[in-house]
Amino acid sequence: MAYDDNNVFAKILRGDIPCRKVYEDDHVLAFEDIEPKRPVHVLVIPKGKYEDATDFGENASDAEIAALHRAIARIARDSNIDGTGYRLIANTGSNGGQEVPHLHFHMLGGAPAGPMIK
Ligand code: DGP
Repeated sequence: MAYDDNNVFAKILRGDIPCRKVYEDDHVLAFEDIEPKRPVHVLVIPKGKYEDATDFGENASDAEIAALHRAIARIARDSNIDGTGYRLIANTGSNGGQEVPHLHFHMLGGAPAGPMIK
């Protein structure tokens, strides 16, 4: 499927709609989820146009993949959720419950995550 340039995270990356930025580098943007499910709920996205985790794993450069995971670690430290832990989720496709078709990792921390599948 072709990448949808009108998805909400593409608009955030273009600056068309605002976000509460947590972290940014050449390859990555991270911002607070608009509907936080835990005290810390950060979305970490690549700046490149990748629809989901499969697209990213197949087509992103090693530098982009490394940057995303380095960013997650740094945000965990900076948000003080590294010690108590957090859930890291990339909902993927329709069965994965993905709503926004631009790869994003949810970082959920500050309270216990609960059961994996509800
Ligand atoms: P998912 O279901 O995995 O595709 O999660 C999409 C998340 O995106 C959901 O937790 C809510 C969040 N979200 C949707 N629209 C916006 C927005 O305009 N701004 C921000 N910061 N988050 C959004």
